[in-house]
Amino acid sequence: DSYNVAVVGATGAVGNEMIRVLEERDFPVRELTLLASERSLGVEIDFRGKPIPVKVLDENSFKGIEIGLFSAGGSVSERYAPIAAAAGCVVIDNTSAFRMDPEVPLVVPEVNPQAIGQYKKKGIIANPNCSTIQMVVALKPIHDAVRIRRVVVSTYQAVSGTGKKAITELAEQTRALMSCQEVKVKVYPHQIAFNCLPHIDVFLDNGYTKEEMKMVNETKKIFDDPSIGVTATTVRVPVFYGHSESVNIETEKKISVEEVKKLLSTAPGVTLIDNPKENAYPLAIHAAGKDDTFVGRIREDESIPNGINLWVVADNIRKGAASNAVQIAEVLIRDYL
Ligand code: A2P
Ligand code: 11C
Repeated sequence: DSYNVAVVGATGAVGNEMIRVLEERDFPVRELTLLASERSLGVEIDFRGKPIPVKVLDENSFKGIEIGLFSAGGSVSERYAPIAAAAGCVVIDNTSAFRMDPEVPLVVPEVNPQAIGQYKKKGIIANPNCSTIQMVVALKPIHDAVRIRRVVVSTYQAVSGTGKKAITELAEQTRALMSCQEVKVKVYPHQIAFNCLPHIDVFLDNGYTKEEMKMVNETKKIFDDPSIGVTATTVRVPVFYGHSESVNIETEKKISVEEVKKLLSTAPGVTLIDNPKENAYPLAIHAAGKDDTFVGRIREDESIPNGINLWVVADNIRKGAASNAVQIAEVLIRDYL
């Protein structure tokens, strides 16, 4: 069997990677439709060695399409995901538009593939936020073994999470600073080159950013456990690809560092790199371009009875977005379509 697949936002950082991942994983595509805004008229993108022209997204774009991978921003998904679903297309949405909708499953295939079946209610499956995905992949085996009560996470997030224009901004600011020229600040409220911004997405009334509250709320939904306490500080750093996270957990039952390493060494989607004596630990530059979540620096938190510290790194555009969406599509066609 093969399927008609559309990528909405095909010219963007995530959309582009979705096309590459469909190709690499040999997803059974019958016909690939690429959709973006009128700004992309005339653009062609290669798929399996052939150029495909990008079309302008409109109400009639989804006739005959069976699977739609959306990554063109929340407002595009809000408007077009229901239109696509009404045309019989299953939408896998990478934006935050439907993630907390109780009738839309929020899925990481290594963690809660069983939730996918709920797509039938609205025809939509939500892909979680990148920083949430890599954290829950690493925590799932520990949660299953000893139940996690509380998570304290601080992130070091790459500019590619903001999209193509932010990748350009970091490159241009770096070039300007290295050649004693004036730095232009457009995408972020402050210079990102050689800096860290404790600010991702907008600030909410409680003083947290929207990105921080996504990590809190999405983690509870994916684990189907509203009692897990999560608190987050999310920080943008001058890295192009790969989010890194310092994750501190408190568990119900005690677990040793050796047991955590044993669990993670066989966990699906996880690569354990934890040999500090050899300077071996996960790095954004090594995670870039890969689909696994890399975990290391596993230590006991000696300040509490049942605590563990971990360092978790993944490619935010791949596992954090495009690859997770294609993995959801793989389970969808295997078990439901
Ligand atoms: P376009 O390139 O035509 O603007 P990124 O996250 O890297 O900034 O990419 C955003 C993606 O979403 C791009 O493919 C962009 O297309 C697409 N997009 C943004 N707004 C719209 C819209 N109103 N209709 C269709 N596609 C859109
Ligand atoms: C970032 N996590 O790194 C964001 C990007 O909810 O899908 C993804 C935003 C989202 O800026």
